[in-house]
Amino acid sequence: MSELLKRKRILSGIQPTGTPTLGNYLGALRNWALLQNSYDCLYMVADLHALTVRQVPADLRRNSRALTALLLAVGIDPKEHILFVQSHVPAHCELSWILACNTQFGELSRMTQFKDKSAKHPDNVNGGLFTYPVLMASDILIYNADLVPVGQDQTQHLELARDIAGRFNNIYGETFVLPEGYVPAAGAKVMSLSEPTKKMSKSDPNVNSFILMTDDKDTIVRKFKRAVTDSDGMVHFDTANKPGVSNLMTIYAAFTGKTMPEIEAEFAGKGYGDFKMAVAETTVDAICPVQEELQRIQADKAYVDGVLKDGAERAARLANRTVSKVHRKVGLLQLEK
Ligand code: ATP
Ligand code: LTN
Repeated sequence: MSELLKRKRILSGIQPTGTPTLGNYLGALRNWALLQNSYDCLYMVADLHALTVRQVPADLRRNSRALTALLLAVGIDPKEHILFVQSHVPAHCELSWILACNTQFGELSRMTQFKDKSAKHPDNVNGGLFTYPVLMASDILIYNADLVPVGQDQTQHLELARDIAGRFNNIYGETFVLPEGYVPAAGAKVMSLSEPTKKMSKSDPNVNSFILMTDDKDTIVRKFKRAVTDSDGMVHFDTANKPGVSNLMTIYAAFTGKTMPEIEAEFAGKGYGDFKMAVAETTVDAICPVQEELQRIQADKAYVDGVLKDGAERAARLANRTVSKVHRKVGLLQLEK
């Protein structure tokens, strides 16, 4: 294919820290599947990033495979694109060291996720948590990704990746592509159902705060029914004063494609009960087919592992090329082969 016709490249990652939520799906996974039609995609299970928070080893291993199966179930095509586990491509860590030597302490100190996670796990504020965004920059820059689909919470990390790439290029000459973020218009930040001023997170201890991609129909309906709203009874979009209702509207908009005024009109004069049922039904309709596919794929462990083996080989080939170029640029001695 000529250079002109070459498709742009995407990279994104998700941590195997539990079962993905509706937030992960609307903020990231759904777009991963859609973007496959227009880009060359690399999608990654970010197991090294998961180690920044203490994990039970057996769970981490199981979650990495289960997450791969879910990515296949949402429609990621491992033949046309590349699906792999981060730790299977050691080049990410090699590049990460060099990038860390080109990243300032002050820059990393400003990352809000570092501040949030340090507050959440005060007994384990480890070096990995601090340098997490450098490894993420390495994940992206090692493939010269043009576009990175993420939810809103990751945009600060992406900005840092751009800054690191720009600085490196200035010092050592053109090496890295500056990546752009791709944040969805609807669903970029799905909030907790029980505390709608916090983001929905799969590591939240309150199970009623999130919808999991594996929740059955009854559980989904029950969780939406219990979702925190307010007492004025109006389906109206106002994130400052009505965060609970606005969050449900965001979810409904993401699934139906309707605008906020359209949703307000649809539920004018109706109570929150009707509205919550409608949100639950559109969610069930979207998630159930994914669950059926997931069950089918999970029954075939050899298939899932085969996908990952192939993915790691293809990803490593691309990644090693970048690492070799970077070694040359920064002056690491390379011997002739
Ligand atoms: P954890 O709870 O373990 O911190 P997480 O739920 O935030 O995890 P990640 O693996 O960090 O999940 O994120 C995977 C992708 O999902 C990222 O692109 C992230 O931006 C997106 N994402 C996570 N939570 C939400 C949310 N509530 N709304 C929209 N997108 C989200
Ligand atoms: N940090 C991300 C997961 C992640 C990622 C990446 C996303 C790791 N490496 C590279 C995009 C590109 C998160 O916590 N959601």
